[in-house]
Amino acid sequence: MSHKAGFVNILGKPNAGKSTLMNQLVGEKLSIVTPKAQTTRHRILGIVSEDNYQIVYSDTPGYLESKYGLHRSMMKFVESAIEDADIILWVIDVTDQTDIQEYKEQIIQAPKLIVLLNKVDQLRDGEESLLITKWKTEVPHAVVLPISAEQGHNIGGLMGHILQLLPDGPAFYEKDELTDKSERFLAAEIVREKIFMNYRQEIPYACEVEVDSFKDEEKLLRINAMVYVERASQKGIVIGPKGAGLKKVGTEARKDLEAFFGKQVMLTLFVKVKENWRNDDRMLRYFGYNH
Ligand SMILES: Nc1nc2c(ncn2[C@@H]2O[C@H](COP(=O)(O)OP(=O)(O)O)[C@@H](O)[C@H]2O)c(=O)[nH]1
Ligand SMILES: [Mg+2]
Repeated sequence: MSHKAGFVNILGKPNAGKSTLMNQLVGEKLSIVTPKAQTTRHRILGIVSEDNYQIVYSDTPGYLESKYGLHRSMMKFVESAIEDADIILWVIDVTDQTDIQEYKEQIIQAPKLIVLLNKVDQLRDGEESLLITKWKTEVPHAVVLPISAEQGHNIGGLMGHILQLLPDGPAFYEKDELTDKSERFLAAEIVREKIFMNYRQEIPYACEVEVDSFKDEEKLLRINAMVYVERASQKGIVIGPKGAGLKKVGTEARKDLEAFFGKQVMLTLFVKVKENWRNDDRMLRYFGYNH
């Protein structure tokens, strides 16, 4: 029996729906999703294996200006994902009218390219076919597909195209592996998602989450996580009046952790100030942005 395997890398602007799409394709919520740009900070693999194929998806951060050391590291994740792709899924948000498509020149040179017109659930009648024609003219060698990552529209069709384009070769990972990321990383990301949902302006961007201990006991997962902020004033905001802010984040995160790990979770959160961590090479390495 022949076997296919390859890297299918998901690229696109911030907020295009890349993480939503990867979660749909993998069938698990590996990558956090929020309405805010720059939610995803790492390159996260999602692996789908069957007897005769293995698809290794990569979710990536959207394009950013290099204001912080953190951002430069995030862009290296994007650049590596352009270089090592067997197939590129280029996610275009059809509701985003701004035409700046960073990395466009590199992306459209990819020999195996699928342009995904995402969020077609937001279009009016007739708009979809116009957009398909526009993109087919612009990138004639690419497959152009309208999808709704959120509603799962046309995800089956996309899978068919991916399998057709996937090269022959042996599996890269064990067939039962789901991601390259640890349970600790995924738990920290779930907490970070709740921070993105609950705080405004600069706070989500100034926060990083690190799981300090992850104990899998017989009936309970006991998780302690540290929320790092950049300034003492941010610590106060995250904790909130009488601890209400942190408590809300903790409760929401615990529910998602229990659903993800299929087990009762005891989550304890702490907050600590690490001055200027987004520009501190040593802290960035500590948080796994090690380029
Ligand atoms: N209406 C609609 N919204 C979507 C769709 N896909 C993603 N979104 C929303 O777009 C926002 C950004 O999604 P996310 O996956 O985090 O984008 P990323 O930054 O590219 O990873 C979230 O609020 C999603 O719920 C879609 O197909 N339709
Ligand atoms: Mg994302």
